[in-house]
Amino acid sequence: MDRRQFISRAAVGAVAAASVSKAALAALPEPVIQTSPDTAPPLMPPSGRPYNPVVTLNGWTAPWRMNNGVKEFHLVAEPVEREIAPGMVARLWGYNGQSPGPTIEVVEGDRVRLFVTNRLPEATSIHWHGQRLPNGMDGVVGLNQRAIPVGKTYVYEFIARRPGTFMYHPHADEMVQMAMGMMGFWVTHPRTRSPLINEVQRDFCFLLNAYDIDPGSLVPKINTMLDFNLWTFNSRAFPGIDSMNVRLGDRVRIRVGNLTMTNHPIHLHGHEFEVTGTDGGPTPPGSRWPEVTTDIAVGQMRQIEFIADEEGDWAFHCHKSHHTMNPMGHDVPTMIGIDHRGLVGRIQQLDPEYMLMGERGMADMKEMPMMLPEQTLAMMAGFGPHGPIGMGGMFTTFKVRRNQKPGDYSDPGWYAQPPGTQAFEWQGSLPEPARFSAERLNAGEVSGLRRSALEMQVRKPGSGKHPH
Ligand SMILES: [Cu+2]
Repeated sequence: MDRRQFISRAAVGAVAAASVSKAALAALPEPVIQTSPDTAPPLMPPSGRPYNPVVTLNGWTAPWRMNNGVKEFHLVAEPVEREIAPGMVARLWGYNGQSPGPTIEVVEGDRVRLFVTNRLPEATSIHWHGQRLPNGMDGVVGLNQRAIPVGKTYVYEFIARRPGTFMYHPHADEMVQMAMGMMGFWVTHPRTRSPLINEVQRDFCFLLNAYDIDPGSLVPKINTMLDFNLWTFNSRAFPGIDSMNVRLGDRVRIRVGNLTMTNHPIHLHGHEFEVTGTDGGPTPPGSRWPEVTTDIAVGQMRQIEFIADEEGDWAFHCHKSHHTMNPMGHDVPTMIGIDHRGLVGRIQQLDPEYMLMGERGMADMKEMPMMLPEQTLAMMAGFGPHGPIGMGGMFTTFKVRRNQKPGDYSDPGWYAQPPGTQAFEWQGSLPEPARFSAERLNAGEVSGLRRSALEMQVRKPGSGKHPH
């Protein structure tokens, strides 16, 4: 049994134990804590109405217990350690051992009771983004409720009235608590078949988040407004983000919510998709059109859908190129085209470890055996079957395989491209290109145009009505 299976079975075991023995007598369901940042397998519903579960990228679904027909969850807001990618662990705040917290999965019409225990050093609350609920359950501190004091547990209860894609996060000291990673996904599955909601074979979800953590340190800078240096899917940066693995021909849904402070144009290679829903609900079919990139603004959620009908390893990433990059991409002067022959050697006489970045572009960075401080990530990293990938941040792969088994989410490894289907080096001779020449135009050699034939009138601002 590998570590992932062990953890998932341990989690299910803990729930089973909680629902029969101790917690049957206790008022609260026992919280289940996750320590692994791996993608947990889908949690098949052990009780309540049936549904087709989602897979949270580098995350997991919270187990629950049924109590007289009410679905009960227990979230614990607490400091957590989150591995952003191998080589870097951040000290964040989250829920039940991880940031983001566990995904909540319920079915339309479920009565849901959520116990929220505050083990943070300050007061908190949870807002259930996008839900129809009684005003007093909406979680805005001061407006809808008192803050949950340190050490106390509050209870939220409402009926999950509409199916769709939602999230949860604090509405107390938001700037700090969201910069520290407090957030989670929520999926309400439809109770019956709906013409607006397709059945899918694969259903992935994750949140977009961002942190500002100085190289070598552990805790995010909470006052940063825009200049973040870690761009993450579910608090993971490439190469720490798992691939999304599907079977050829599967209908796939990917649900994404944005809790960063900027928009992210999310781009899929090799396929076209439609936006089939937002946090406002399913989109009417007449409003859907094919896309390969969809922009997700701050506080928005999008669910995209498509048939995975092209085999291969396809990139899936934010299209802002600084968001597919880990720290140290900042404050580097552009050196492309600057002749600095001999400069590095002279500076190295003073500082033997001096390196010049970006002399021929920045691609060298991905191979440079540079000494990094502990607790940070290479700016560009990850190795593919054809060399270094040179990416970081909001980047992962979408793997489509003919022989992936139905319901099998495991990584099939790299795609073996059929012979003759990969870009290759041209070995023949190159013809001299015929180029348009501005010099020849100025010299009057092109189409008889003479410089003397050009007359211009220039008017200086504020110099009167007469042209000079
Ligand atoms: Cu982005």
